[in-house]
Amino acid sequence: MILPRLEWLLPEPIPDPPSFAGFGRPVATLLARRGFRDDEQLGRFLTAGEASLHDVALMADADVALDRIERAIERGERIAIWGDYDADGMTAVVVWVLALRSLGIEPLRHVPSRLAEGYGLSVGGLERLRAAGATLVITCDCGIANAVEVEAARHLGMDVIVTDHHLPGGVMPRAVAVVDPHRPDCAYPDLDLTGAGLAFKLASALLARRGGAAADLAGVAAIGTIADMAPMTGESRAIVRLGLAELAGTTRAGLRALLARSAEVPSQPSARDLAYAVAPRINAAGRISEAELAISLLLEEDPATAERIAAELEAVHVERRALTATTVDAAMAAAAEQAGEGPICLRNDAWAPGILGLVATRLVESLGRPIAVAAAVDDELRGSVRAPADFHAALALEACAPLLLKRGGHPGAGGFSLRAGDWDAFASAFAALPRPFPADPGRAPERSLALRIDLVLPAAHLGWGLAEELESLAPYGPGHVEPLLAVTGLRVAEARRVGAAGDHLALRMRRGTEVFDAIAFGTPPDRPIPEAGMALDLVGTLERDLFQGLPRLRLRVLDYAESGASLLVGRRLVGAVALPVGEVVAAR
Ligand SMILES: [Mn+2]
Repeated sequence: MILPRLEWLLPEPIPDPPSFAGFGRPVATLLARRGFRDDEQLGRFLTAGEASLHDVALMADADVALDRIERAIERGERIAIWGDYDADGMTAVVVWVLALRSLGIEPLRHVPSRLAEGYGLSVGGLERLRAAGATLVITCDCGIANAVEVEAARHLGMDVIVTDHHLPGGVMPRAVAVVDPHRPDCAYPDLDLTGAGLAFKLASALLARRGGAAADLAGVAAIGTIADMAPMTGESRAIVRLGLAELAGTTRAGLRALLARSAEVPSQPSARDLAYAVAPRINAAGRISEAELAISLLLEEDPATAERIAAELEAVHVERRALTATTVDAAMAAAAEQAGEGPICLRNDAWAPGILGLVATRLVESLGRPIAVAAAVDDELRGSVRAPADFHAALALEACAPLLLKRGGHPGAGGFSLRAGDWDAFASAFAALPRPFPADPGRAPERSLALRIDLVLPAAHLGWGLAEELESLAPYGPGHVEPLLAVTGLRVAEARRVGAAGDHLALRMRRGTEVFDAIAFGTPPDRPIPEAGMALDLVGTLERDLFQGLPRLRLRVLDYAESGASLLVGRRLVGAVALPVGEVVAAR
């Protein structure tokens, strides 16, 4: 008997889902589960765009910031943009540069080097900008935690406008304007904007004030928005939809060269392309090379130069991938020595600091435990924290604050630095933090190795129509995840291991006389291979892509189980007794 490898969390049945125009009952059930009640509400979600954007004036200090930028433009001041070395921070810089260029201004830009300078403002970098003539610095995706550096900028004779989406910590920087939707006194209705989303809002407002326009602002901001895992609801969803439309038609040589290498259909980039191919390439520059490589590509207008930079970035991306794979293997081996369900701390000074966040993410996915990984940079340690949903990474670092030099982040991800001598104390303090964190006796630890199934789908409903309906709900992302289907009623026609190392399982599944393709990437070596003829329940997503130029429908399988062994047995029995239950019941 082949049992499920992971825990399958089935959705509650919905006895009588509302109907939605253009959607069959299975997807209507899914929509009802996601809180949609009627066509009007769904329509607003599906068509999110220009009309869904809030007035930027609702954001505290936005008008002050825009007034100051306009004054700088009128006086001919030198403006500098200070960014961050991740894709959100880099694309935010590019948004500002494109907007200011369209007003005839070439700003200075400074994106710190991950290794040499680290995250956020630095006095050294500010001094260089001042020496280059800057009198106004606009930060992107950083700055809220830099009260000291903002003070230093003031003494150097520069005004600072902070634009950031990170949580304010202790002291608010005394900047000319602090634009951060998370400011306690900010009433902005959407807290999910990323650094690039914020840059898009402010730069667009600046252009609206001055009667200017710049191409690709939304397109570039969409890359940062997706890279930073913004929920695909609310304003971020609108920015991504606007941006994808813009990228499809962009004539900017750098963007075209990047999309040619990373989008499945370069003339029609998808949110998935941005998440899995575009953003990782941009991030690779900041991780193991210099952010400027990706920024210059995004800005490039000459096709030959764009090709050259894109090729260089591609090589960096390939190198980053190889480095990540070997480091993940080593980290997994080290993590295996720490038993239990609690937080894990790993340090290896040979690891490349720029990829630690990726490594921690992989470990969380595999182990379902909070992870802190660190490596030496000069005479201190730098590290990343990633955590399952029940563990607040930034607050966990806050709890270890006395041992840290720097810290910051979000619920799911954080970064920190500390003296090498404090490592042992930090590691034991972090590993001793409870789950959930902050402690909540009423809540069980989140089992991130469980599969949260969105829809139990009898195989009769599998088909192109369903794939089209699901595709029309894209872009998917956090807060609106790609629906996970549990497909019942298929039999195995063929199952075999594929890939250079036999890592993946390719399945051909039979429904009557029809055959469907399915693929289970990364099937562990000890996982039993189903035999031909076996009735198999599959959990996965339905994807429609091009294979050798032809449209292909395929299930991307995350787990499978012999029909008699999966939880769905109970659900089928319920269905047999009380037809029809919320889940569509098998037609055969
Ligand atoms: Mn960000």
